[in-house]
Amino acid sequence: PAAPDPHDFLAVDADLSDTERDVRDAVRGFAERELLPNVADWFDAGTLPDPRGLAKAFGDLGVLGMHLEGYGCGGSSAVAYGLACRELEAVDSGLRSFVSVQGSLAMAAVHKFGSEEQKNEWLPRMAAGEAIGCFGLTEPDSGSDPGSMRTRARRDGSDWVLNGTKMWITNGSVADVAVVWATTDEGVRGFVVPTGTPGFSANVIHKKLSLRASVTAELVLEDVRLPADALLPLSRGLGSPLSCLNEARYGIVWGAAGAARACYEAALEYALSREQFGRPIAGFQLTQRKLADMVVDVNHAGMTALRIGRLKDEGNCHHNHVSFGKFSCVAAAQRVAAAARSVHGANGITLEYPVMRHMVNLETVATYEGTEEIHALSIGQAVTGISAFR
Ligand code: TGC
Ligand code: FAD
Repeated sequence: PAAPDPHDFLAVDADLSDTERDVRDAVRGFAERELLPNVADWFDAGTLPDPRGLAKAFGDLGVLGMHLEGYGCGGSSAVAYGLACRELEAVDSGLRSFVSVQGSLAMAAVHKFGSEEQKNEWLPRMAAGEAIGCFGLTEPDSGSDPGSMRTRARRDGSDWVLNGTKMWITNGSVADVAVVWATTDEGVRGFVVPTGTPGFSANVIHKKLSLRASVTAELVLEDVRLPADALLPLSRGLGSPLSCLNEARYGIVWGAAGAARACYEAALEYALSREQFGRPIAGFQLTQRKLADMVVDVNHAGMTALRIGRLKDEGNCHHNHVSFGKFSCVAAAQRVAAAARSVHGANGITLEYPVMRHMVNLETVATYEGTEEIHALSIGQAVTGISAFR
């Protein structure tokens, strides 16, 4: 048998189909050409300089809502979509986030719970990157416990009137449309809110130390009056937004594997070329231990992502499978990024190398879409049958 390839130690690539490999290579090529040369500057500037251009480029690439069927969406397999997320997050978590929020949250909400008119109005433009969406669930006092949200939608004749504040909303200030979750007399419902509606405003959140190549905003809704058809008619209860989160969390499972891979690759290359005490630092036992831990984490994460993707394509993926992946792959990526940063010595603290950028991004990735603790409790509940959330 052939010796293991350091870049694909467990030969997981062999389990991909030709179509899946084509998607991976197309997204990797785009990412290396269009994103990687710029991302450190975007991160340094603390913003995305041209979100509309980026949305259009992602639309042309076909990654926006790529796993959704119809309405101009790609209809790809879950594994193909996961591979796209992996390649994007190998560049930067903020770029995968852009695609997740558009395709797995905003578009998925309209696709799952929208009327035919809403789907026809929004999905083709969003798939093409001509309209940007955001997804407002979290509030200043309601993060891990979204059931405690205060944003309220009340009926006034046939209209709806929304009041409340959403916090930490990715793409909130650059979006054309916000999917906003609010309590009503009938429980939690979703609303499609064009961001030009009077009473809607978005305030950019500055001074982030993580996910800097991403726009994050507060949404303020003050007597936002919407017609009856702004309601997502099939949305019912907290389970509706949570089912969208499953889609985005699934992308994060793969994305985290990509960030881990990028950090490991950078550390391996650096360790082989950097010399101290007259030899490459890769030759020291302590460095080899770090590299061994990293390659194990990277391969575990990659296999976990692929297994969950296969379950999803078979129709057998429970939301606790996704929690398992989000919990384990993000933690693995955090370990790899921290070790890779140390292998880079002083260079590791700069934006000349990707490792610390990934390391601080992963603080966000471990927080959003359900914190590490929330997913630990989901797994704990799955194995014990006992809920420890409250
Ligand atoms: P609980 O009573 O357990 O559940 C309410 C209803 O929802 C069902 N359910 C789910 N359905 C689908 N998918 C899931 N993952 C589900 N989890 C629960 C559940 O069966 C129940 O249905 P029913 O019919 O019985 O009513 O609700 P709870 O209030 O106890 O909360 C459960 C908990 C803590 C797991 C949940 O609230 C949670 O996941 N909290 C974390 C919040 C979170 O992840 N927020 C993310 C905001 S969006 C974001 O971060 C975007 S980041 C940008 C990017 O993705 O890049
Ligand atoms: P809290 O819920 O206050 O948690 C604080 C700490 O308490 C955490 O360690 C948590 O794990 C712990 N904790 C809470 N409950 C329990 C418990 N029962 N048991 C044990 N520990 C517990 N939200 C959106 O809706 N849309 C977006 O687009 C979006 N984008 C984001 C982008 C960024 C950059 C960031 C940082 C966040 C984003 N979020 C978004 C919000 C994100 O989903 C929340 O930050 C996350 O759900 C956690 O909520 P919180 O920050 O209020 O923390």
